[in-house]
Amino acid sequence: MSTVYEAAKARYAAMGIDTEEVMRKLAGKAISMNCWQGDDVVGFDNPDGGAGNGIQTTGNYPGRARSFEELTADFLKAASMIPGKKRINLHACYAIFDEAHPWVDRDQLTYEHFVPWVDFAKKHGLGIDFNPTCFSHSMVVDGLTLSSPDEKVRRFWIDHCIATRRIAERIGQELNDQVLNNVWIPDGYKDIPADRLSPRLRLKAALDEIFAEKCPHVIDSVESKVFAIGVESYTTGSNEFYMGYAATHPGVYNLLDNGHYHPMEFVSDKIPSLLCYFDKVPLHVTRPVRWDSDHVVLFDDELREIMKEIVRNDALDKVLIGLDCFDASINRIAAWVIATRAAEKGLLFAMLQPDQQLKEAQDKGDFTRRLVLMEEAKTLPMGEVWEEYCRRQGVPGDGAWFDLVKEYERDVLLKRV
Ligand code: RNT
Ligand code: ZN
Repeated sequence: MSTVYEAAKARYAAMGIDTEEVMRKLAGKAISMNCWQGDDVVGFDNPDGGAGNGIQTTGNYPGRARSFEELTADFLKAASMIPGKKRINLHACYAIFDEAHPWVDRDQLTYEHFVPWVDFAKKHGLGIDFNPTCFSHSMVVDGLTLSSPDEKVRRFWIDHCIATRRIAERIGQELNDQVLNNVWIPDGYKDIPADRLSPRLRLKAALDEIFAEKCPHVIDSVESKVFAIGVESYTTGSNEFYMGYAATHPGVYNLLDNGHYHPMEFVSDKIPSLLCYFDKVPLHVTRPVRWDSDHVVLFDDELREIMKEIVRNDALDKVLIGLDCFDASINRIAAWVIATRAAEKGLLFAMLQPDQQLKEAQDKGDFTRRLVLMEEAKTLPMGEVWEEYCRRQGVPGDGAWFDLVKEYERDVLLKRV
């Protein structure tokens, strides 16, 4: 134990914060790392197609993972530089096809196509989360999937979503765990719709079919969005639509992606609102720059505010933290490491706040004191606790990991041609 850590520990102890307890708590909370950061959301079921029809990545940094082997190797490299518990968030387009299990379309996917992922998760002590992939596919017709007026299009995507719930259920059984299966669709219109209601009624009916089967190992969620590039005027799966759906369908939760709201709306404020009604609040933590750009998550104000709402409301078991950022313009492994370490740091920051004193000041109406305490808590010696946490977790501290990424880039990534 370093003497700087000892000094920090004493400083926090004087404020009633036990850094040993904090590190134990932090180590027990999983962060779900999105696998799609490693390959620019391309997947394995249409590798030449790339991301499209509702999703886009920008940049062409060398070394993108192109196979299960490459993606898992890169993921493990990143994970070795990240403290704490990890899950891997998979999309259905990461199905693995081989001679025994040749290519099938997304409505035909089964658990067999994900067995290597489950073996990988078991071997490395990871949890798994899952998602139907309702984009980058020719059955996205006129930008629509589950809300399409074309019965054939809807059928295909309903069957796909049902298939993913069955896969997620089986993964949960195999890992003896609950698996989040999150439905996000790109559906919407570029220009002013002539009918805003019918697409939503079609989506509602489709969701009813999708969620009909009981899947006890699955946590179902739906993810709203305000707009996207090319879909500026109308999004079928709006916040009100899915909030209403989740509120009236027990077991279906409303996933909050902090890139999916008006820039003056904050997910940190939505979390405690949902905690009044739901026993689970799944998150996609991302960093929107002017729009839903999915920049690499950083240790910034809103990240800290989100983590504070989770920690001080004692909601570590209720809020499921998943990352949803992807950047193809920088080293992809570094992107994973920066984002996930930032999420861990955010949680640590939140756990090191003088919450009791802050709440007391608020309840007494002493808002001056509340502001003073909050401001001064920002410069407490959190960095020393972070370094100690990394050391105990057996991962490099700040300043020590990036050289390892550069080595891997030189020896592995740049050799991919
Ligand atoms: C898109 C949504 C969605 C996707 C992933 C790949 O705007 O945020 O969650 O980013 O499913
Ligand atoms: Zn998202």
